Amino acid sequence: MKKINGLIGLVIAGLVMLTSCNNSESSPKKSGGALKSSAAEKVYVAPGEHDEFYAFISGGFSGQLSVYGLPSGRLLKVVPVFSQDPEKAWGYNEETKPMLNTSHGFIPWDDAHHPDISQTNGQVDGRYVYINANNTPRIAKVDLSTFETTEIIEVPNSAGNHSSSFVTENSEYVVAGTRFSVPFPQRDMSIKDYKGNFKGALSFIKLDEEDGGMDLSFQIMMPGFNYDLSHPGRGKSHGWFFFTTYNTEEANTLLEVNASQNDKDFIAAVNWKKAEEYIKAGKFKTVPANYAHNVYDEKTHTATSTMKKEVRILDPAECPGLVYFLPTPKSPHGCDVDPSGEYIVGNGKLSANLTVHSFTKMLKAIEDKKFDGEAYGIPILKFEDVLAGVVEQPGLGPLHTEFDGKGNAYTTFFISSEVVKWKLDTWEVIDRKPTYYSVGHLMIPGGNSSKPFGKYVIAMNKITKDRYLPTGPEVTQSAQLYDITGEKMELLLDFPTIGEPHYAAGIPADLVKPRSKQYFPLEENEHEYAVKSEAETKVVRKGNEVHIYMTMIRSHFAPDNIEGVKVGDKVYFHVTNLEQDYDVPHGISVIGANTSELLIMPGQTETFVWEPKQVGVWPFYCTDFCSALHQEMQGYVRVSPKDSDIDLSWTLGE
Ligand code: K7E
Ligand code: CUA
Repeated sequence: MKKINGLIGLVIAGLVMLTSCNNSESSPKKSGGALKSSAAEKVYVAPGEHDEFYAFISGGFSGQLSVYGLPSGRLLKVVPVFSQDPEKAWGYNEETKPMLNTSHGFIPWDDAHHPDISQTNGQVDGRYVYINANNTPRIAKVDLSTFETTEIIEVPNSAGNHSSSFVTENSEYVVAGTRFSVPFPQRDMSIKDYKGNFKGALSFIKLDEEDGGMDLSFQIMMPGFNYDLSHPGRGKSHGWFFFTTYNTEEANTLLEVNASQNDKDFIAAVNWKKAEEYIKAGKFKTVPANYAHNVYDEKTHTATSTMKKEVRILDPAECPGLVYFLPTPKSPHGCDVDPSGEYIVGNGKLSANLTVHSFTKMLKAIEDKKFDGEAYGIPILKFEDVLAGVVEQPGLGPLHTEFDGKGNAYTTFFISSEVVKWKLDTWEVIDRKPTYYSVGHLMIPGGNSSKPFGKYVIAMNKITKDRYLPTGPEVTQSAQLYDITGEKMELLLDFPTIGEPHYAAGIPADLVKPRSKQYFPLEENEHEYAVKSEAETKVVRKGNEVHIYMTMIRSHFAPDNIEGVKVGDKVYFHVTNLEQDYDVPHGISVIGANTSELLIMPGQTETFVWEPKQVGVWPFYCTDFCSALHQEMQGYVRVSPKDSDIDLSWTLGE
């Protein structure tokens, strides 16, 4: 019986491989089985019950971070990060616009790939999620007490901030590596002179112990390769950071051919504890830079943007022991470290096998000075000396690996569309399950820590084809949930995702729930334009600026009748939600405003600007259904001609 199962498994896997994701004839319904009632039971979270895990799934080109419950796959929230979001006024209201400031000006969009949860003693601690922006390099911090983005730092000397944003085991650093190498310093030069002149920056951003705040501590200026992905060492390898590279050929055109010439690229092993020593010893250069550091203050409910002007640079050629290269076959993509910190898995996109390096062997090879030449002054270790083992022919197009904490690894295969379970130490394949289709990353809650919660894995798929109801040329992308408690994986659920899910971070809900805020205490509100009672509300003119100090509470605004505004005025609605109760936001918008609504949490103040262009009496109203009298929550602004002499007045209940 076992043999037959094995055979069938092979045939199915083979079929999937042959048909790949481009052929919608490979109907999932035939190979599915997820409709079994046992599977349904496993993902069923009864009405009113909570999920066991949070999953934070990146939105890719949506620039956002979406929050799901597992195992149900229910969407709980979309947290705006690098993209404007009219639902929450993120990047539209005056308070959050500075969050999207960069050295290139206001950037309302980005491509967000890798969320990672802060850690304490190697375990996810549920305090913050860090996530990268690829296009205009940035790292954001999302605070899990409010599920809001509270900090964004731009990364200078980088482009395509892809090998980011991963956190070390005590949240010492969040690390970012550049995918594209660029001239350093940036300058006007011929692209043909790429080789030797372009550089790749690896950035170490120090995290504040108290509030998780970010500060770019130093950059290591590496050769002009592409730095694709990275992960921190942990346990015995704590203090090291590993980065996959491709394009060690340093090609600047037609990379699909020219960057696939070398049989092996590298994993760069960076000793960041050593880097700290070099920084202490003053072995860095301080170079001019220009990058934004944007911080949202929970007391003022307002963000500020500061331009930073320099950065410390370490040159690995001048810092012996800082970086070593581990040869790794065929343009590796994923770079994953197992929970013990011993194994570093490099997934060569074009390789038939999976390469696993040994940290212990690496240290030994370094000690014995067993080098196989060097590149730009960085020693290259011998492949055989650092190799722990090879998973033979597990599938086609390996991308990413996660771990269950029970000695097993799970790797995604993009081309053969499957997740393959294999055993650390013996390197044998234990199980394989198809994904629908073309899987990228996968995620096990805590899978990037020393303590994974190996109950589920989700696979994040690039292509879904026939899996969902058609929605025009673009169909939803999706995640698939597998039960991994048994020897064999079991597909339980498909659920659609926001944007293109690249990576995700998961954590038991119990580690997050107790810290979740219910409202902002009004007495702590230090917003410049906050008013804490209806008695304090007022309207003030400063030239052609009109500032309305407004409040909202169930179910009226104060004031709700305003006169004396003129065409040509810039009207600032500074609105404070006086509620001190859980889950009672109010919204506000006014006809003709060239911006989004505000959605204001209890105790919070937000501002939008309205520039009325037409004479008349214009209504504003609450946009969030807040009580039985929500539809009564409205008001009027009278707009008079530019030369009118009507004085400002404001009333409520008159
Ligand atoms: Cu999509 Cu991590 Cu940006 Cu691989 S990356 S899939
Ligand atoms: Cu307030 Cu609806």
